[in-house]
Amino acid sequence: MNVYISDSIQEALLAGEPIVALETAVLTAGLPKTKWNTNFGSCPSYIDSEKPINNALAQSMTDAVQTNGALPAWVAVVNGTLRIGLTSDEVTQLTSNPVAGKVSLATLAQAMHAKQSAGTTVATTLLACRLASTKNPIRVFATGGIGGIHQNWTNRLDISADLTALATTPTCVIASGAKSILDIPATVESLETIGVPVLGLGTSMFPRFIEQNIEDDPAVHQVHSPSEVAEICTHHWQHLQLHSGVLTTVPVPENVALQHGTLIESLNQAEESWARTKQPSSTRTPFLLESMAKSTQGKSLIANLALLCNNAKAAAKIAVSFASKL
Ligand code: PSU
Ligand code: MN
Repeated sequence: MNVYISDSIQEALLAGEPIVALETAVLTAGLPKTKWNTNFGSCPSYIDSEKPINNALAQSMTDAVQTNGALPAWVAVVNGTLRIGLTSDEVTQLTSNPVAGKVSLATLAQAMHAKQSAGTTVATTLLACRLASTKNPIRVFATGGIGGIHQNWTNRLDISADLTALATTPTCVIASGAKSILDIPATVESLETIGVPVLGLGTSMFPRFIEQNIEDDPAVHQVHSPSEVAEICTHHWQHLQLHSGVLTTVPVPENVALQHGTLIESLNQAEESWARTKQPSSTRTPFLLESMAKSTQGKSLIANLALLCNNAKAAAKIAVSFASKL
């Protein structure tokens, strides 16, 4: 089987019940696969310190979606099958697989062919939302940050397929902006070019992922409730018959947001230490994340985990509101 949709997701799709898609690249390539380390300060209450951090976070996001009335649909490639709706055992297997990396649109077919297991990026998870049902795709998807246009794009063009997928998939993505290493103004401009509405739930500025906003950050259209998001989505997809995504940005919870500038300093330090280790490039992301978590005394990691859970919660509320309007 090449694409598998779990029974519970198929039933919920048929019944028009609220579903929230969840990506797994953040679990396989974006978070530590180790247990909580005392160098990170005290472990947040919603993270099980007995489990690897990526697995504990998955459990918390699952709980956040369920307690807010929606069904979580974890998406991943498992032994070459694109699976929509993983069980908690399947999530655990994926998070503990040391060789599972991430697949995007350009690498999905080859990963299937090689019967690999991997986490799905925003782009691949959006594809799964569309494949789940041609008439009635999964309409809501929560993540941390989308990919976009990398810095220095005038010299070396590096644009994430997440933008391509957002341009072609009628799903609302809930994220705290884009990965912080990107050219954010260019990424926001490109969202306009591809016709993706960018909303701010409780914010008028495009969030800076784990950091607080600063005055000249790009503007977004502020909305005040999940039902307002659902109403705008209805105009976009049903009344206007547009087929692109909607990006709903949600700022990182204020109590854990990092001050502007903290991240770049810590990232530069981490990059320098990584260069000295002379390890293969596959170790770079986990190394950078871990050393940034240590140099910020856990603050970068705590903010990342908090925004992921917060976005899962907001997404569930949006999914419930959207389902009630069908
Ligand atoms: N944001 C992060 N860390 C990540 C990602 C986003 O802070 O690891 C992942 C998401 O899965 C996103 C992907 O879809 O990176 C984009 O990768 P690329 O730039 O290779 O398309
Ligand atoms: Mn890229």
